[in-house]
Amino acid sequence: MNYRLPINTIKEQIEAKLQHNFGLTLENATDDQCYKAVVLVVRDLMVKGYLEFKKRAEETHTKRVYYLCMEFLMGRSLKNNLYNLGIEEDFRKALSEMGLKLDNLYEKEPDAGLGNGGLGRLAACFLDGLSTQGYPAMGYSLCYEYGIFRQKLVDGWQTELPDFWLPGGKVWLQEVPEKRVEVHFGGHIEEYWNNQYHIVNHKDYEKVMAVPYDMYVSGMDGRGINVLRIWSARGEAFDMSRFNSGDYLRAMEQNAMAEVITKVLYPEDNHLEGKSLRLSQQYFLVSATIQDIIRRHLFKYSTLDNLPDCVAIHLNDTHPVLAIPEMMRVMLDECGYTWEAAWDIVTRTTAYTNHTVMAEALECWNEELFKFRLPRIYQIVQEINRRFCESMHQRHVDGYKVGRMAPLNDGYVKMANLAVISSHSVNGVSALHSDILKETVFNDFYTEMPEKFQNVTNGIAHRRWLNQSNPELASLLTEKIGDGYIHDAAQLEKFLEFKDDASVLEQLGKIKRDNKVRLAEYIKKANNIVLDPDSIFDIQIKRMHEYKRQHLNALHILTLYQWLRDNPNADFTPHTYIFGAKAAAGYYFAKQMIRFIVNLAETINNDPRVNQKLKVVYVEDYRVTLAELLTPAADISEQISQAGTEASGTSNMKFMINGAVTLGTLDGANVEIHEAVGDDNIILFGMTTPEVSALKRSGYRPRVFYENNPIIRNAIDEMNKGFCGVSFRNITDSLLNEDPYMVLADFESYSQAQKRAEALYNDHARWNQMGLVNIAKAGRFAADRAIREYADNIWHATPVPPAPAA
Ligand code: DL6
Repeated sequence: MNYRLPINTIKEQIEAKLQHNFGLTLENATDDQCYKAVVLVVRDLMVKGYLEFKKRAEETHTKRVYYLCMEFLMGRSLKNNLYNLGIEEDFRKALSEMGLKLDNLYEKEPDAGLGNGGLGRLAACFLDGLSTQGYPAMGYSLCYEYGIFRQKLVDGWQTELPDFWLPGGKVWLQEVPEKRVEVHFGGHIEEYWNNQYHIVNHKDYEKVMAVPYDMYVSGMDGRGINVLRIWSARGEAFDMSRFNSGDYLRAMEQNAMAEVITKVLYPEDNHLEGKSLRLSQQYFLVSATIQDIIRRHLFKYSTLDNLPDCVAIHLNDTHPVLAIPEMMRVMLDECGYTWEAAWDIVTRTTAYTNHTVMAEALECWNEELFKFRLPRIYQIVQEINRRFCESMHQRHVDGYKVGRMAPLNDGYVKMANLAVISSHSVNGVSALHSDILKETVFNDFYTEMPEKFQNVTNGIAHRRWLNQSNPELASLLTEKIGDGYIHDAAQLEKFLEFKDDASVLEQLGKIKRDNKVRLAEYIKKANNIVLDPDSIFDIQIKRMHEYKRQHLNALHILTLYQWLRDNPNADFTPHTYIFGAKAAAGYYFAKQMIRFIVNLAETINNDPRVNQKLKVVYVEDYRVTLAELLTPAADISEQISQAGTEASGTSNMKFMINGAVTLGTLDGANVEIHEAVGDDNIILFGMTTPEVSALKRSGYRPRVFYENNPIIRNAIDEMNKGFCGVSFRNITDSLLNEDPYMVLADFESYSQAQKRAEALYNDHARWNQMGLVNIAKAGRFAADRAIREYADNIWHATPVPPAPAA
């Protein structure tokens, strides 16, 4: 479909939207209203494209993919959609003729922050890959009224402010009230036999309405347009007699309780927040979604027998795993299937991706709470558990092992176990992570059902993270290798041909510098810190977590500071360290880590002995839109998690495609980045996963490093004294006594890696060449590739065939 409109038509349509929606003429409209009017015009175009795509998918009986995830970190959409539909320049021109600047309107859009970090951003990138390649798909999630909190740093301490994104974000959403469904909580179950029929009645439940809102997601060229359907919770109980008697609050109380379900995104990342509300959110998502999927399927086929042939349901992490017992419930209680037939259909339809090896993030629900909130689902999980244990006993599997694999054990419902048992495919998100799953976390399962396990390494939406975020680099690439890489990221490899071309290397250096200047301007405004664009921009942006080891980076900066203070005239390559990260609201240690970095930054930036050479910036309220500014400006990409802890990482891929050099451990997808670029184009340090395990086994004593390394000792002693009047003894106590992620053991190696990075950077041609190789080798980390692997190996889905030429 061609999405282009004549410039005059664009102008007329924008004006019509202003009139129709706001009762305004252009002269009286604010930028905010103009942004919304533009979105409404673009949305109309997308609806048209979507209907055409859907029709073709239906006509060709193309398998549909349903991607269930509690998080979709979409960021902004206007620029992405205009780019994908190939209409950005037309809109720019039309707006400019109307006296408006498109770039100003972009700034009016809030980030749709319906996710915490890597997991949610991956889901958003996958929607792009699905649409671009023409797979009919639907993302399902929740319409959180408040997205990921806005971070405000007060004296270095993170405080969380509500992110009410809907006033600017809702314009992308289309409410579909006629597709609302009921979700039931609590109550009790009555069962009886009526002739040969087993009747199950759920009584006295609380009813919450799930109302869908659809967000259209375009792929490149608009060939495929899919929908992200997000559910909003509504109460429908209104106690008229209470209201009439003047008890207004109580009259509305039940609605408020229901609506709390989609009020806020849980700000937890690799962390378990085992609260009842979280359980309700998860069940709310899956119940509404499964009812929606089944209704759509029955409408078309009148049977669920062919569900696995027509539909793939993907469970992104353990959060939506209750989709399995929910599907069983609908098939058993509402569609009259036998257990065996239902189980066969369910298990052939669902697949599961694991995104973490952190034990604290593998969800377990207290059995009593679970039973109380979801009595029928509990019965079904009990039966899954009983049948699973029985089948294992029949195979003479050791009883302890069966206990470890059981979905119900020790008074808990274990979501990861339920996921593995009930899915036909289980995958990790990088080669290393998938191996670790087989060797440790899911080893019991792997030894019993090895055929289920696979790997799909993550990928990023390269058009967003390269073409849209770094237009200068994109045009250099297009000039040198053509634009084939936009659709087929593997073609980036053609850029290798220029690896010894001095002029291209110089142009790369210039583009990087321009991006650093752009970032420096932002930081001057936001932080009032002046940066030297010729210094090394060394960036670590990701959630704040001990395993990601931002404190290793900061500890090293402190040692540099101490050294420079003592040697102010020494030769030192100017270095700017930039951090951006949110900590989970209840994660005290991570908040201390933030405070440590912020206070250290304050001390360094205000010390005239060093501040011309060393700068540290903590960017407040890190989010997708900021990542788009930060990533193209990085010289060094910090990927320094302890080996064996980061499932994949995706910022490593975004940095790489923007020509930054990874300074990292052999962890997650860094291993594959290393494989792709070779030893010479990455800076590795630290223990490998087996070395970490060996050190753990032999008994790790972090204090030994403090005692034997004066550089570490001085730094830790100064942390104890503190910065800006705050001592960081709680961090140092943890480092000296426990150091769960072996910061001290890897410190020396990290420090050497930093020195190597500096030396390499000073040879500008060599450094630019490293950047070039990283760009050229980044193709395999595209979301398009990851989606093809899911489609071929897990979903057995194909793209919608193109319509025959008329
Ligand atoms: O797979 C996406 C992303 C990985 O790149 C990160 O390495 C991993 O930490 C993250 N996992 C989670 C798990 N969340 N919980 N709970 O966010 O997934």
